[in-house]
Amino acid sequence: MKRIDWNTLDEAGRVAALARPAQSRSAELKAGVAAIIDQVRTQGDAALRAFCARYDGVTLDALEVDAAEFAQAEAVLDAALKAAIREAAARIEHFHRGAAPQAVAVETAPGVRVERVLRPIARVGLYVPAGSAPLPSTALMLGVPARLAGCPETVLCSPARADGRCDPAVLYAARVAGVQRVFKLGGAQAIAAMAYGTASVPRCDKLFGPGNAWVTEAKQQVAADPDGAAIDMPAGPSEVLVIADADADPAFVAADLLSQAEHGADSQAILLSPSSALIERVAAEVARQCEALPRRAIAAQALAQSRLIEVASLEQAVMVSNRYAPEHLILQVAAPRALLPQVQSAGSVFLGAWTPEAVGDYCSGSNHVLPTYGYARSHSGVSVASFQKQITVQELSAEGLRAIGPCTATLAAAEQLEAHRRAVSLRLAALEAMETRA
Ligand code: HSO
Ligand code: ZN
Repeated sequence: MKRIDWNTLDEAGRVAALARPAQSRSAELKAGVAAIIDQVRTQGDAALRAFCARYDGVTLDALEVDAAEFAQAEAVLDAALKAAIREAAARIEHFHRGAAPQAVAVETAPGVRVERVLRPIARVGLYVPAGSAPLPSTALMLGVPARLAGCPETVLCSPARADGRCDPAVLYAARVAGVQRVFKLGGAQAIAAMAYGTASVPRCDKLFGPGNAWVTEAKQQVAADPDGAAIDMPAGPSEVLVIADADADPAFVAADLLSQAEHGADSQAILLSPSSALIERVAAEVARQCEALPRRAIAAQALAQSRLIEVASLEQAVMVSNRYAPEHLILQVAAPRALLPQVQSAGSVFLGAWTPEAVGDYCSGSNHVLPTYGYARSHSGVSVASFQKQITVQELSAEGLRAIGPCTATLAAAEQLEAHRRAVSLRLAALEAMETRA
């Protein structure tokens, strides 16, 4: 990992120190994805079968997972894993239910009632990658909030393995989360199928979930098309930023950095500390622990673009973190709560020595589908609200219109929108006439 002293850097050096690995949106990738989307739109299921054969190496009759495959998945899975999936789902549900938006009603003036009601997005499409490691936890993170939001139709796509089946843990998690239909589709073709629909795959209004460069590019293309589908958020490779003080346990810090690095060669892990001694010890621990990991080759590539940055103070560390806007922020310091009020941009925050990022990835209850690549400056992670529309409603009594009609008329006149003004003034006149008659 590269060692840097923040306070010796000029502005260009600071920009470089916090630079993310370049994201390829090459012309080739864009054109390749556009061609896949086009084929799915014009040839539907036939195109999907051809892509399954080409990219996943399987010939599929039915694209949809049937009852027998769900049953088999449940039968082959280890009982402890099934129990862990159910336990995680229950805590994810507990938190997401508590954090869900509520309907509200406010009387903004006498006789003027303004409300917000919530409605689920009718059809949502979830994507669960299964590249180097299938992620059943992602099926929970997407499926549980979709169910809590009340989405009537939830579809999930995940690529088939070489034997033509979906990963059994993904299928089990999908069922536990309440997902109704699962299709054996991966990559840009899965995104295209859910955005536009085919004979087998229903057309979805909004698509969710992480994926590789092809999936991400496909999500961006369908989101840019008014006939396509909305998406949860722009996504990039996973990342963590750890702020640690001199007394932090270097083994804990190293383990957290590595748990992010093992996700992919393009993942990024950053350590900020005012203690150069701690930085030294973490560097040694990272090297030692990495050796023992099954995914050490992947982690080592990620570490090559990761940084150990010395800062002047914990306050400066938080300023640097806000500038980077990490997907995950770990505060391994003696008094993490004292730093929290200064945290402005982060997807999810982990406080103290006993809160590894891994618990949020799986089962503390928070969501792990989070904004990456600096999008935490303006975006939030997936939640129940991501699966809902908020509709405002207003109702005025005669008294209400008398109260706020003049304000409306004045503003309408200022904007020279005479029909707007009259919509109010003719009603006020009608009210006056009714009163004189009475
Ligand atoms: N850290 C990943 C989520 C994940 N980790 C899934 C393990 N499984 C992105 O937030
Ligand atoms: Zn993770």
